[in-house]
Amino acid sequence: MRRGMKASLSGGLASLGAGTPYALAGKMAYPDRTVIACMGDGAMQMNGLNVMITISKYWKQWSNPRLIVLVLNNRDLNQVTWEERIQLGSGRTESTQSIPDFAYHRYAELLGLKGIFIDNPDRVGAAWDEALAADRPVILEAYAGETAKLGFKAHPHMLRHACGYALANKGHDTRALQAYLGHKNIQHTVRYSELAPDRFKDFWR
Ligand SMILES: Cc1ncc(C[n+]2csc(CCOP(=O)(O)OP(=O)(O)O)c2C)c(N)n1
Ligand SMILES: [Mg+2]
Repeated sequence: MRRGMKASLSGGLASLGAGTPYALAGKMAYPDRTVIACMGDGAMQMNGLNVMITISKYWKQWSNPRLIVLVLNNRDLNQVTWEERIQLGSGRTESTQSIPDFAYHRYAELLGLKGIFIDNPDRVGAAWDEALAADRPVILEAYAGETAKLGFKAHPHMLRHACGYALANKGHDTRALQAYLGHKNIQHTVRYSELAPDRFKDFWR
């Protein structure tokens, strides 16, 4: 997030399905600004797909037509699957957690919008460039979790490493990075973010 950007969650209540309605409301309030919604496939199937019809009705009235709906397609209600794992010690009750696959990006095309599909991590950057340059609202569908078939177990902790690495390489202050990651010891920050040795030599004692 950069200064001047606005963001919202579902009022802090974690209600599923706020993404597309809030994004549409954002475009109504600020038709000149780019809006991005980040959705799970469960939320998208619950009400997100319906709101896309309303978006297809109004987008031509907006001075800036950019509205990107990122859908993470993991065929899973994953947050609840994780609650199962934590509370029951094991997870995924097939009958409640599994949700059907759906071609979200192709549904966008059906509505006269743009659909972009990511089924390979190497495509992420180019797909976002394409979405941000589009002349109409976009559904950016990305395979995620087990659907993505990464070939290795992705643990949430890896996100910390990836985030630290990205921030470090963008030149963010190492002490700020340490505070952000909550490390007691700067050496952990250095290791986690794989900083170049010349950037952290002053911290080794
Ligand atoms: C209205 C509502 N119903 C149910 C829930 C419980 N709930 C929280 S997260 C979640 C699953 C979300 O699945 P998805 O949108 O696919 O995201 P994922 O966790 O898979 O990334 C559910 C059912 C909720 N928070 N709000
Ligand atoms: Mg999901």
